[in-house]
Amino acid sequence: MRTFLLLPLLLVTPAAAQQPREANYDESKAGNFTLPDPLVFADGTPVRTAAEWRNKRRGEVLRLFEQNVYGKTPAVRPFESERTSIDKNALNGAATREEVTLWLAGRQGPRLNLLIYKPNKRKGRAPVFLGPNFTGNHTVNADPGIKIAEVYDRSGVRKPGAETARGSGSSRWQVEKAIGRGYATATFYYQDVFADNKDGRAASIIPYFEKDPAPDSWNAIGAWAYSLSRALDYLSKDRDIDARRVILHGHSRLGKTALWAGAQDERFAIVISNNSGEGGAALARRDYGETVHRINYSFPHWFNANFKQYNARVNDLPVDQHMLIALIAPRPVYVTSAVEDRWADPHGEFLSALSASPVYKLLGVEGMTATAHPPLNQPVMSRIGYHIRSGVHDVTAYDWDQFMNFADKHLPKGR
Ligand code: GTR
Repeated sequence: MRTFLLLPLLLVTPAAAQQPREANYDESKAGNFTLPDPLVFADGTPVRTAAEWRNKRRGEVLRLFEQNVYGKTPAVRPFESERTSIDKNALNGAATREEVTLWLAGRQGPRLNLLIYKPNKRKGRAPVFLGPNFTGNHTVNADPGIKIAEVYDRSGVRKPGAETARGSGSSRWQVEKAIGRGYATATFYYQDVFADNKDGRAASIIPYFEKDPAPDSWNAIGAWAYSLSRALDYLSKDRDIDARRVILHGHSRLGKTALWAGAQDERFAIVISNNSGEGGAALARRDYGETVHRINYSFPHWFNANFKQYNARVNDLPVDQHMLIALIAPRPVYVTSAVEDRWADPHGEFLSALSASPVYKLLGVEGMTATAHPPLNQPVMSRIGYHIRSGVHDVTAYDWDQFMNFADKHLPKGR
């Protein structure tokens, strides 16, 4: 994704935006910083009990992220949905495939097309992996029954994807594997609700909720996260799906989105952030790989306007990303890195997962059991889980094996 999406976006960035400097990859220069303490209120008093976290501090931290980073998500608008196809004999009889359209911004607004696979062999309701895809629903599996999605090409034109792209992203989805282990999967093309470019807002779902953006208004990541919660609303009404066992996952920018959606919406049972990097799991204060300045420069439409104030003074941010993970507590969360994905700052991703631990412990559950960065390909399966695998920025079969091992271990028992 990175190489082909980054270049055109850089070309359209206003000249006025100051060019960020080269990324640092020298660990000794990654910075000496003090993280804000999730267990200290904004007025400096300590958070002493689980009830104080639950009733007061959690809301305070959520507001700080809305205000300074992702923007405020508006109140939920009721939406219409319609199932457009069903095939009970998909994937050689292993699964039922359904396609559903959701109109989150009225019938005239953008359509979100949800693709669902349910295991035919199951006892009771199925747990489900829900995550948005980068390249269109027809790319997640070679199944010829999936409708070809409309996707954006490199010049930003939306048109039906290529027939030849069917299944081109299947290694990132592992649908058969998930079905084989008893999990349903659900996905949609993330750009259905907000085209991923600096002018994407106008035709997105956002103007339906608010006309003029305020400095703390939501933006693309906010809109993608909102859509995940609405997909969950839909799945919660589906009698084949166990709404108590929805695992939210996302890769890269969609990993950032999954963390933000999971932080806000406590119905998600587990949240998985795959290689989410800056603005996701990675600590903002660490100067390693992508920085706040760089991400705001390349992707001005992802975060709110206030976030840009921190381009040159990241230490003034009242939050850091460990607090985003802490908002998921006490629910299980799994963070992954890839060793060659230095842009995403693997060590910063680990430190952030580790630094969320005190909140989990205050709530009476296990946090991260590792105390130092674990070795390559040795997953830590504690309630805050983590792995660093060999290879590059991607979602692989190895990652999926760990996602499912983690879900098997931490999901509540089925009904
Ligand atoms: C990169 C961006 C990262 C990450 C990635 C992706 O260009 O700098 O923050 O989100 O894109 O989403 O693939």
